[in-house]
Amino acid sequence: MPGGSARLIDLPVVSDPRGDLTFVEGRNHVPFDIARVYYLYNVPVDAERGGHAHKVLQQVVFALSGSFRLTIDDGLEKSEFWLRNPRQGVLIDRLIWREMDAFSQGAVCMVLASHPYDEADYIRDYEVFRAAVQDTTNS
Ligand code: T46
Repeated sequence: MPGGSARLIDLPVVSDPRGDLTFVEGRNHVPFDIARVYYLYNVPVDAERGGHAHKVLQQVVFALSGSFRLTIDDGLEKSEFWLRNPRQGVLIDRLIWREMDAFSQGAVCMVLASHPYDEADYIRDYEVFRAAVQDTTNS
């Protein structure tokens, strides 16, 4: 991919008659130290979230409950992930445009992030994103 990349990450599960337990360790199950966790909930079913890329941040996105669609775009190609399994997340590298929609009623999205929140790390303009991808490809 010319910019960053995105791929599925499967987490371990420990199941017994009391239910399932999944865990995640930074630099083990995800390829970075986890600096921040945030979650989206009470999301209206017709809401659209995302619509940006990050200059440096890496994240892993999970549907802890319910489901939603995650569309990622590396500047050339788009692909879709339907997230509905709390054991399976999508690792989103830097310089990947992401959009999220089609949230089911009561969906909960949890995100593990490699850095604290920093608005300066966001690219919220699609043409600026395309130019940043092109710069990376040319260098
Ligand atoms: C991403 C997708 C998957 C904070 O103050 N701290 C935080 O850690 C975050 C994530 C957001 N905010 C503030 C910034 C905005 O004023 O919360 C407000 C809503 O954020 P935003 O419109 O960026 O939310 P989403 O759902 O469109 O995007 C979020 C993340 O920001 C983004 O990094 O990849 O979820």
